[in-house]
Amino acid sequence: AVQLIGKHFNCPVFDSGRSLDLLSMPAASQQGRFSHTDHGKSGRAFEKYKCRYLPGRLPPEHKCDHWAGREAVRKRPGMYIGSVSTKGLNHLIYEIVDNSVDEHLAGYCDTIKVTLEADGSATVEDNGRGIPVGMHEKGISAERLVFTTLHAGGKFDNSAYKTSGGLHGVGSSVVNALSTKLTVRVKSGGFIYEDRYERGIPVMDLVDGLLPVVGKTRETGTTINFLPDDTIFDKTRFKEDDVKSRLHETAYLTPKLTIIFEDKRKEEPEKVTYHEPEGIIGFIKDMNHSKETVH
Ligand code: TSJ
Repeated sequence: AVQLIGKHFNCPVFDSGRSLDLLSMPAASQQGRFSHTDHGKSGRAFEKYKCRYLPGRLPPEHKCDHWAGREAVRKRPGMYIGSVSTKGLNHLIYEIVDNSVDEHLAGYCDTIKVTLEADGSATVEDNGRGIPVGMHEKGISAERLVFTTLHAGGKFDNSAYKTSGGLHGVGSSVVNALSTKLTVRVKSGGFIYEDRYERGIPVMDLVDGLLPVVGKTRETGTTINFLPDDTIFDKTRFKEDDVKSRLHETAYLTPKLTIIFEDKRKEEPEKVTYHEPEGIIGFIKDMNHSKETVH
């Protein structure tokens, strides 16, 4: 069973009893829909019937940051990712990639790989230090806190925070809450660790509060795979051209970084590598070149 320490006891996100109960329910009833054969689109059924998860199980005074954060994001996704259109969908990828870019800016990662998988999910992999997997002072793996804690000062609910002052890295819990499945793989200290979530709820049993080891490696890095929730988004097909141009722009802004894009959804998988050692100078040059070809 999930190891519970301190304030996580009785928390529906971390308490094994409650979370397992919840997870054994059909996904639709978790969201308050009346039957899991009723596939209301884009979460409208969810909006209509509001949150009837765990009916009668959560005392009104129950306070759980993780649970409240997950509910807040799923209730008003637009507040966190801008919209539930294709634009918001693509934004999920950028939120995850930004974390790897931060790791690069910190000086520990030179390659990021973004893959649009055949099953509709997206994978982001970097060769940084790996998200810390050790025990956080709150009695839980640091990685779990990254993916379940809604960090304050979101971009879309407070324009005052829309600066370049390092607001990256706060979107991982948002992406998690809006994904039917999310898998985390961390390579560090000789081991490969894995964690899994479904709609933001952890589904892996921890071992003494820590992530299970699934293998050994001499490499380091972080890999995230996630499948956007089709009850939240209008459409769940990432737009490859938008993703590619955003990744290319990111490459111009980080001249020492290499970003590999791969689209495995096509019969003939597409692979593009973005590396722009000239930085924004190169951006302007390429802008002018593309202008010339137009005229
Ligand atoms: F946020 C995220 F979880 F979504 C995510 C984080 C996704 C991806 C693809 C990569 C990452 C990520 C995080 N890559 N690298 C890191 N690094 C850290 O979080 C890290 C590692 C070590 C230390 C340290 O002080 O030793 C500190 C940090 C923040």
